[in-house]
Amino acid sequence: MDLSILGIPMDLGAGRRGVDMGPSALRNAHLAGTLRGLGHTVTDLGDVEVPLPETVDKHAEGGLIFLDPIIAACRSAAERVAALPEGTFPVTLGGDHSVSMGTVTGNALRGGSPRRTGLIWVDAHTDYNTPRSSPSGNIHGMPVAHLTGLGDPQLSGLGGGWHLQPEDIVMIGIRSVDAHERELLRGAGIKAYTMKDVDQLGITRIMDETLERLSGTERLHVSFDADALDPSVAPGVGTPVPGGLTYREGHLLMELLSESGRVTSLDIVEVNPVLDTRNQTAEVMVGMAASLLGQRIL
Ligand code: B3U
Ligand code: MN
Ligand code: MN
Repeated sequence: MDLSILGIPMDLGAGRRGVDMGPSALRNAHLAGTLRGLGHTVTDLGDVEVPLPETVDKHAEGGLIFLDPIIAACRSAAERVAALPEGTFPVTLGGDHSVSMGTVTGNALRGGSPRRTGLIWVDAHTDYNTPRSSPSGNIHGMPVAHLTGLGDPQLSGLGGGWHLQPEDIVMIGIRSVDAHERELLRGAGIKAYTMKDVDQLGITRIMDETLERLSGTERLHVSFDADALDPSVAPGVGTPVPGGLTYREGHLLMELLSESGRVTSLDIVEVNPVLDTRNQTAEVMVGMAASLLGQRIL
């Protein structure tokens, strides 16, 4: 396959600094070389330009911290991804999870007109806050809501009127949801597998159900927040939550997606090397990407 790596070194949407260094940490953990080793042609497109927090206005418009520069960066990311040739598989690197508003939009619009796109959101959090429901004002807790058309009109308008359908979204690894966010999620039509579901059903059954549910989508995007994994496996994240996916559950999830042959794009987000131990989290996430992109034990 032709893979294109694009970094979005943004920490404007997160409450803690340092996640802007995620793309560097992932490159340093031999992302490109690992994927080339699997037989892929890999092109590193470099990074989207994102301003430093020190150089922009933090002013929280309507409770949204760093709204304007985040819109600009997500728009650039969406344009860069949308311009890639149809046969290319984009591997986009955060940055905090607000980058996914740009990457998912770009992937859905690739090829000129919007395609029905499924979204697999692997995360400890549902990231379904709106500006009104958010307890923090941090935009990385809001990307899924905006992708479905809720919240701030500028952020939800990145796709020029295109939105994800809630029934085309599946979340896996969930264990931290805010009170008002929970109310919004009820009745939204999004399927969310909590860690309780992972314990009770297991990853194999969850992936069977997920692929069945998303069988009508033309494209399938995986957005993998490193904090979905247990903090013992992935300590370098801004908002660690105990009780996450094990190393093997993470790999099994990616291996089953790989075997399905359905995935067309991937985000790796929320890797924060400032909070990490010897780049462990970046290395683990490169391994996850490798499992999705064809690495086999035998
Ligand atoms: N739900 C909280 C915390 C959070 C969401 N995503 C992350 N943290 N990484 C919020 O601020 O919206
Ligand atoms: Mn997230
Ligand atoms: Mn998260």
